[in-house]
Amino acid sequence: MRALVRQPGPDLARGLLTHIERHPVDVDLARRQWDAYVIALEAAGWEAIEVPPALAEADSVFVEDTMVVFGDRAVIARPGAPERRGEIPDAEQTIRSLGYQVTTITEPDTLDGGDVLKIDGHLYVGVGGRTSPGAVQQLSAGLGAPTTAVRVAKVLHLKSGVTALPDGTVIGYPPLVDDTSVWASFLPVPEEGGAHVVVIDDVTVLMAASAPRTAALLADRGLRVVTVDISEYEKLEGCVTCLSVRLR
Ligand code: CIR
Repeated sequence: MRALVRQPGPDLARGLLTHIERHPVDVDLARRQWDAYVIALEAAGWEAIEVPPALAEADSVFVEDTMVVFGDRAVIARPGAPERRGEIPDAEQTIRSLGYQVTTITEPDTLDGGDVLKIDGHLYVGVGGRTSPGAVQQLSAGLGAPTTAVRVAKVLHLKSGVTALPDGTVIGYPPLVDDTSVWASFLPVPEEGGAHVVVIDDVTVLMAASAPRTAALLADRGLRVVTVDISEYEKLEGCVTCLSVRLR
């Protein structure tokens, strides 16, 4: 189990915002939180592979947005925010160096990795924000996988609103989910931060410390829940998913 991660840069506090108000970011605390996030992944059995830091790019820590990996293929994103396109070259170089079969999203289409939710070999792709409808076809062709476009308006990315548990149940905080009926099996959670899980293995999820009631709910379902404090990234519309690219 391997995941790409990328250290935050010095301009992190100037990261982009779309759906929330700006609050001051403590960059030193953010660095410590990033260290703890990587340690949590490693403690759970994952190898963390670092993409070289992009010191001039405020949002580069959100490395998930730079690509989508599926099996032995990777599609390199073309970020919907032009400010983030400088993050791409070194991320692409890193995944190429690991031997993946790589294609890229080409203009005029745009895609952010945070808009892509993989469930059981199917890709759900949020469109309407950073990702364009044409990118959904490009992604499907590049990865050789079936895709379904899902409208996203209430939050930055599809996975800002919903993620999936190891058994494929989709979880989300209903006020921030555009259409819960898209999902055959949907479990509402009581906190915004509870909508985001990284599937560690069949019985374990990683989630933010900001959602203790959701953590209890998932533990009641029999899951092992690992929590990390990512408060400084939440201020920038980040969540546990966007801080890594799981290579699977
Ligand atoms: C942005 O607006 O692009 C960053 N401030 C946050 C990106 C978060 N990424 C994600 O949820 N996948």
